[in-house]
Amino acid sequence: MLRHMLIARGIDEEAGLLENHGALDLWLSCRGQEAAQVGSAMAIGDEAVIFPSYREHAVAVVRGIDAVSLTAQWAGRTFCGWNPRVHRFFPYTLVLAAQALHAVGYAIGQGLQNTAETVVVYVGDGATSEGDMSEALNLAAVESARVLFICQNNGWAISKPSHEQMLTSIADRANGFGIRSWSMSADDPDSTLLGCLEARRYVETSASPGLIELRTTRIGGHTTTDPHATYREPGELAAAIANDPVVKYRERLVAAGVVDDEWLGAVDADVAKARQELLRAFAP
Ligand SMILES: Cc1ncc(C[n+]2csc(CCOP(=O)(O)OP(=O)(O)O)c2C)c(N)n1
Ligand SMILES: [Mg+2]
Repeated sequence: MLRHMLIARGIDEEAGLLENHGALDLWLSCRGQEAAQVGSAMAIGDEAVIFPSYREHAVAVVRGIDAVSLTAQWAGRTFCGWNPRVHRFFPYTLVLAAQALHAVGYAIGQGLQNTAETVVVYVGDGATSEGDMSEALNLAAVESARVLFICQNNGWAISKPSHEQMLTSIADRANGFGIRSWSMSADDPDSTLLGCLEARRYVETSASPGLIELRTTRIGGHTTTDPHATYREPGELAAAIANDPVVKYRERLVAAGVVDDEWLGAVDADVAKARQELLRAFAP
């Protein structure tokens, strides 16, 4: 998991720099959300079909999508740089929560064909305010669709804080539709993996939908064009940086003797290679 997190971090940083140089049109950073994304992606495994939002770069890394394929759409070269069938990872969706309906429709279709495929959909906290999300939750509940909704609550919908978006939690709202839910802090990939594993097992054994809210942190701006320091409290931003899940996990595994300099050096070389590939493909 640390390897996936470090590779995602490297791709994310390089893509942000490329956007600053005008080589990409836009970039939406996943900085700070790597533990939520890698922990959940490892829990749902290789077989589940994933309907992502637009910020799930670390999930894409877990699914074996390379740096250039992941970034090509943001350079305007393609609508989707990877083969969704091969990676079982559908194209990014920028229309908020539309992918929730795609996922439920897909799961209902799969159910009719009697396959045991589990469908996973990633949404943000802001996206849960969309009508599509309510329709998707209700339809999934009444049709017993095998969909695991993973909501990354990163505290913000652009500049709107989560606590101003809703009076109840996302997890509570899912219960209102008759869907079992969980809510957990997702700054650590190990506990995130265990929490998501429980949610996945519930969906698979009960053949009904579930929703897990992963409370995470957006360290960067909403996009590369978002001056987020203008609306975030300096203390909140400083705490987010100090709580960086990639740095924390790396330190923890080093201290526990799980990884050593040799292992980290090999991963750093892979990160450098991915960054070089991005530069070769997109640098102006
Ligand atoms: C249907 C729709 N309405 C509005 C937007 C504009 N928009 C893009 S991202 C965003 C905020 C989304 O926040 P959240 O769901 O929490 O995801 P995050 O960006 O934090 O990962 C908004 C309002 C959009 N893309 N689609
Ligand atoms: Mg958000």
